[in-house]
Amino acid sequence: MEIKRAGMIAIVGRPNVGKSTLINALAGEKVAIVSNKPQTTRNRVCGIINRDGVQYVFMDTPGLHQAKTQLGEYMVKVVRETVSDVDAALLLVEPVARIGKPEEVLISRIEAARVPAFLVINKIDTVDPMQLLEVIECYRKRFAFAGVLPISAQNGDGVDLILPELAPLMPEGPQLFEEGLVSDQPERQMIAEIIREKMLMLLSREVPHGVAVVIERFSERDNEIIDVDAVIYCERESHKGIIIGKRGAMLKEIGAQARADIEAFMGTKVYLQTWVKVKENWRDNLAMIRNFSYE
Ligand SMILES: Nc1nc2c(ncn2[C@@H]2O[C@H](COP(=O)(O)OP(=O)(O)OP(=O)(O)O)[C@@H](O)[C@H]2O)c(=O)[nH]1
Ligand SMILES: [Mg+2]
Repeated sequence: MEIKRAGMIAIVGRPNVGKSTLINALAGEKVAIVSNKPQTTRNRVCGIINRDGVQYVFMDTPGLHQAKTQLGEYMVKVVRETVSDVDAALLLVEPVARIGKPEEVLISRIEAARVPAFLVINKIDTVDPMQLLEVIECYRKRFAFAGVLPISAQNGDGVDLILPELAPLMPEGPQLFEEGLVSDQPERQMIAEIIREKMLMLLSREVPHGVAVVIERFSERDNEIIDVDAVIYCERESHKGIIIGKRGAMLKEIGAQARADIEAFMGTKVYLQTWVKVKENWRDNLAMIRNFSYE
């Protein structure tokens, strides 16, 4: 099918509001990792959808928060740059009738960049529909949104209505990405992210936030097995102990769960080896941040 129009759409919002869950629901497969902990996403990740002659390139972004580290500053910068660089924005909010600090900052950015924006109220599965009216009223008073879309990214309710709303805003022009591509994220990065996702799931709050994963080897053996060597960097010796666990039990569990997902993602068998190393305070070390490909 010939693509006649193509555009980019930023998905922005506070941490944990469901931005990555939404981009996965839109793309129809997993392009971004999801967890119940805030500040899961660190980089801009795109999900590409071709529908009825239009190419939609969605940008998942880190949750906007008060940065406390250099890594946090980087994440906030990613959000700012993404908003000023797109044809439309989706401001994802919790179903709460109060505009918080992150929403206020994001609305100001959207205004400054003059991007058409939709208010997307997520997690409607958790509230009484009557409550939504108050949420809509509250946000409508603050900004002239191009439209309001109540959804549940988790169970898919309302997600189908997003593309038709965006279609008229997509500029005429050729496709931005080749057909068949679902994300611009390199395989290595997705594999590193899957390992980080398992740590966010299995470890308590502060440990996984100080973790970075680097894929040091990624090689195919006779087209049948992929060998992956991953190094997990953490911030403290004590964290290393927690990640490895009693007699290596935790690291084994992280590896087993990650391997299952990586095999599903790659469609082949995977042999995964992991190491844990300490890099003290890397989140405040710009050279290290770049090294871990947050740049
Ligand atoms: N009940 C409910 N939970 C949801 C919905 N969408 C996402 N969640 C949950 O909210 C949590 C956060 O989801 P993410 O998609 O990781 O949120 P995010 O906005 O990408 O978070 P950051 O990357 O940290 O900014 C996860 O536990 C999701 O399962 C929804 O529609 N309903
Ligand atoms: Mg996310």
